[in-house]
Amino acid sequence: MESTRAKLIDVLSSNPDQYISGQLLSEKLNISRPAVWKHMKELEKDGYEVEAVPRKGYRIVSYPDKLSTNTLQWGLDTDWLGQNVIHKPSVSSTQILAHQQAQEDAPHGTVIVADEQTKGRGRLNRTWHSQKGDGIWMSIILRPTFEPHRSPQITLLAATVLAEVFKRHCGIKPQIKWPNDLLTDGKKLAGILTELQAEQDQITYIVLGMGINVNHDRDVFPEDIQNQATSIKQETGESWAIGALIQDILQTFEKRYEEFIEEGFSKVKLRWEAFGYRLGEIVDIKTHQRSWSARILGIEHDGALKVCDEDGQVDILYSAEIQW
Ligand code: BT5
Repeated sequence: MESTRAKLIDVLSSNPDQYISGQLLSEKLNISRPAVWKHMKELEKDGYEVEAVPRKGYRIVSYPDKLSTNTLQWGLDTDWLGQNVIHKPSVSSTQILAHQQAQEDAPHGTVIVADEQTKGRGRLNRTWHSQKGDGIWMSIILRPTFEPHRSPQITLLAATVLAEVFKRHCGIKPQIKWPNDLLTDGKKLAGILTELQAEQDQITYIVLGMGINVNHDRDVFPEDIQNQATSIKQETGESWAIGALIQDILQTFEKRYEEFIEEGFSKVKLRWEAFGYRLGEIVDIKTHQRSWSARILGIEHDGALKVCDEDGQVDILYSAEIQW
């Protein structure tokens, strides 16, 4: 049933402006015409607007705002990213589900999306607040063949993709706080969490998590983060269709990821620098060993952070936090 329905949506959405006759659909899907009609009624129940014109056929006019595997794939223009989508109304964390799926051989490019996370997580097991229906809580399974030490570059790649999409799609220009935060006016709009499973010198898989505040009003955030969190709605004054935003992110990510695989990190570095937070400024930095003030010089050819302290001492950092 589900796969017939998915095929039906696929056929209708591959020619969005054309009517497809009931006869043709019944042949393509190998089901009777009454069964085609029944599927159309089911689609309407799920919020699809279907136009049926006698002697012409059927056409999907609009798809529901409600997220589902079908709506996320409807019109998605990618070759491999999101060809397998798992959507859940509520999960503990899309990262956890993604790890389970990856261990059960889910393919490269599998996307897990949830409307709500009850235990969304940030780095170092920090909590990630994931309000129902307001944001994008998504994990992508990647199975790259490059060496494990390059996996942090995926975080920077993802950050540049989000910055690019936020700018083009929503008209805001975010800044990327190394390594994984997207900020506007110093407030956090999105965070990225890259988790790696590797054996010896080989990556088994990467789970790339993205948490994006889309339609949050200020008072929706817990008090302790209200002053440091923002959303696309707060920055633009309008609400955004989450499905369309996810599709733009997936389409852009696929393109940029392929570029990265073919050409290496150099283009990501350039893009990163166009969005870098407080580049050239003096900030407070913290690592496991120490805290100090230093000027951000930029990132290295491999994505490491390059800073210079007041005595002229240059450090290349692979793990650090830039303080607010
Ligand atoms: C991150 O961690 O920024 C990575 C966040 C990744 C979340 C995604 S959602 C999909 C996938 N599934 C998951 O379970 N996780 C990923 P970090 O840099 O450690 O920042 C965490 C800190 O950001 C918290 O300690 C809070 O201070 C703050 N914070 C929590 N929720 C926030 C939110 N919704 N918006 C802005 N800041 C938030």
